[in-house]
Amino acid sequence: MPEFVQVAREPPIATVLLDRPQQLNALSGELMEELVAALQELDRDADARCIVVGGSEQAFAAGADIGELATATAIDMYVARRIDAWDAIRAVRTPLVAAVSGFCLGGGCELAMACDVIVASETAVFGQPETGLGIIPGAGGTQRLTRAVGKALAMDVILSGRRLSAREALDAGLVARVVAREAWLDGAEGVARDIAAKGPIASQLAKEAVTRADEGPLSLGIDYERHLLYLAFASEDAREGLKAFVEKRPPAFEGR
Ligand code: CO8
Repeated sequence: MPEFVQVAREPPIATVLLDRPQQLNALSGELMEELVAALQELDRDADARCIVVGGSEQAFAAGADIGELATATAIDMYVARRIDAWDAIRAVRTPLVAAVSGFCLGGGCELAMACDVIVASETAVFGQPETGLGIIPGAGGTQRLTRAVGKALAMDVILSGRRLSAREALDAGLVARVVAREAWLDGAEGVARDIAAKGPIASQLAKEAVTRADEGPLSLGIDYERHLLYLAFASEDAREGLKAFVEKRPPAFEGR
């Protein structure tokens, strides 16, 4: 049984909640290992068509565990492959919805950005305070935040330690939706259910295609999208989804 994450399966979605409340869900090495193991297992589970990643109402996550970082040398970090966990999250095919409430700082903000859709409660606070600790965001923060909100605001947030409210994050394009404080988890699970109702293969391929748009040049992204569209067309889900529309009935997707 994992100690620092809670997994709930409610087909067709699953929810993984970080559970280190005394440390505001600071991302210790053990927590990250458990999170990755849970996501990888759910990624292989056909009944989990969309996964919600959340914390608590008080904190999504207040960053990497500063106590661990304080005693780690560069070579400790390299040998322990601490940051490799983040590659494993990036490799998850199932759409990930971040349910963000309260503090979403440093590695916490990077974790939210590693998800595909961020649903924030009105209490959410986003920031990358690493330079205040003498380090820099190291789990994709400098790259993903810049792509999400543009250079001007990313520089401000990363260099000055400015925190963004949920509304500011929504306006800037970091967050997809803002929900009421008490709906921080239900709101995200509702979005996850909407996603899970779609063709699961199509959702995974679309996630991959959008990720390409975020990561690379337009011409390569458009070529890549075309190949993924051909792949989607080869799925039984595509036959079913298209036929169901023509026959004026809801589709029954099998994830094949
Ligand atoms: N790490 C470890 N413990 C933490 C962390 C953290 N990031 N954040 C909070 N805690 C602990 C506190 O030490 C405190 O513990 P205790 O009760 O034992 O003293 C408890 O959580 C509650 O925190 P506070 O008393 O400070 O609560 P406040 O409400 O006063 O303040 C804040 C909340 C503003 C969130 C404050 O705790 C804070 O500033 N936390 C640190 C935020 C931060 O700087 N995050 C960035 C960390 S560095 C990082 O994420 C780098 C990522 C690089 C890639 C990862 C590679 C592995």
